[in-house]
Amino acid sequence: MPSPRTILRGVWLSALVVVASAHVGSPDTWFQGNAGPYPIRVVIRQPGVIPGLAQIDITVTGEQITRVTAQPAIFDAGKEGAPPPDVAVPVPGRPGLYHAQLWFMAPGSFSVNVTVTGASGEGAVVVPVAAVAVRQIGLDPWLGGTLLAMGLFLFIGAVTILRAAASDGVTAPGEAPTPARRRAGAMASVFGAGLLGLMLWGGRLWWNGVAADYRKQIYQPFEASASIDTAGGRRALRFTITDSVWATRRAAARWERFSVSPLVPDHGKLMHLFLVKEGNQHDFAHLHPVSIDSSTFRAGLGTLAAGRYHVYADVVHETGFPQTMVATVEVPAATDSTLSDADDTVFGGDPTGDTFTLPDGATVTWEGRPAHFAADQEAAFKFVVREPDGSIARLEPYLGMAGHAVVERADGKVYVHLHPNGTISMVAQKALGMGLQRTDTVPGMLARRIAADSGMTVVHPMFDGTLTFPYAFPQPGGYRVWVQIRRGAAIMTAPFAVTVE
Ligand SMILES: [Cu+2]
Repeated sequence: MPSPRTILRGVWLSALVVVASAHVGSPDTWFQGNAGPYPIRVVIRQPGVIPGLAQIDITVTGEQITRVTAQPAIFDAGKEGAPPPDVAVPVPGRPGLYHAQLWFMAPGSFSVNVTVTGASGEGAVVVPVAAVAVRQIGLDPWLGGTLLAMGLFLFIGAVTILRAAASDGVTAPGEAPTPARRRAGAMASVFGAGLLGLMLWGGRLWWNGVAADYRKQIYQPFEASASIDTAGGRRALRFTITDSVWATRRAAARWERFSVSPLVPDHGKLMHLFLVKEGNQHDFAHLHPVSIDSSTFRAGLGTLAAGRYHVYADVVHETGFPQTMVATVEVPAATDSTLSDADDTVFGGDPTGDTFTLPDGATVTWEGRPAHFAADQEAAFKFVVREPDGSIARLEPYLGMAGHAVVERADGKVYVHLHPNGTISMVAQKALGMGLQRTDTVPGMLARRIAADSGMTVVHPMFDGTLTFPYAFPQPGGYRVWVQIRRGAAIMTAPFAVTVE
């Protein structure tokens, strides 16, 4: 029987949505790519609770598609330990769209294996998904109130029955109970109420215990801190993972067994770190810090303007489990312009509408940009890079990709790093798609196999200048989007502003 306070607490908890992995406040998984011969697009919407039912939408392009399936498999169990695949059903009136529901019974790093069968045979692809509990569903106040009223009714009913059993129940019909019987009835109701109260109290303890256990299983990204190191007159960012789970490599919560495994490089870098100026989002940096030890990373800040910054550090564990750590840092004025990595870049600038002109005269245009944006509506990210003469540019790969997009809501509560293949991490897809070997349970073994696998780097000599990123803004608010590409030796950034209603 929940007290009004318990109900209120439930309501408060249901409003509490904690950040989940590899992004901040943007829990859906978006993937765009190929399942064998079939171009596909996959959106996985997670319930935020474990066990929980995720919704998966698969858009397939191809002839005579007869069957589309999806199967979640946890990292260390593999396909053999996975439930049978679920058949995705066609959505009426939406040609090419298939829908299925997937149960995630335990938290962790999963591969969702999507298969498509059609005129060109069968194709399959792995979509990595980190399934974690990020919230506790509260008790609906109406349901709580109804249960309270029903519980009260049952309680009073039970006490009444006990009283009657000791008095009226043992008196002959038509006779009034004797004073002794009445006393016995009163005693029975007092003892009965006490006993029932004790049982309810025990139930409450059990209920709160289960709820507390669940709260311990709610995902929290690693704690981290950022500071500025000015030794030797050089200005560098120091990023430190301060989390005790990382320091001791000891997992307490169930999902933590996926986050105590070593980090693996994603597009060749152990950490992708972004800085965004607090308040105006004018200044931005994309850095790849050098690891000093397993918890400390360092990167030069180039010509980044002074100010207070949001810091987002993306990493991927060997288990395919991605995380985004967050921190803030006060950056002092530049004393040098050193960057640590050739792929690092610092940018300062404001959006100029749908088209942004790059320093070399080329332009980036958001084509077909919707007039209004709503939360969960596809963002229609299609950016076209044109040479100064108006022809569509050819792009050199930047970190193996045609382009990168970073999305941040002004308050820092939403952040995500996107590629044309979506929100997924390439190395997680690799780790989960390799097929687990017996030795992979030893930390570091899979990381070595990934590094040794030359299939890791798919060489694209050049990309077409049309970039699409599958995504939907998860919540209303004022956002900024930075699109990054490589032009010759330079990495260039184009900012865009979006208001989501
Ligand atoms: Cu990127």
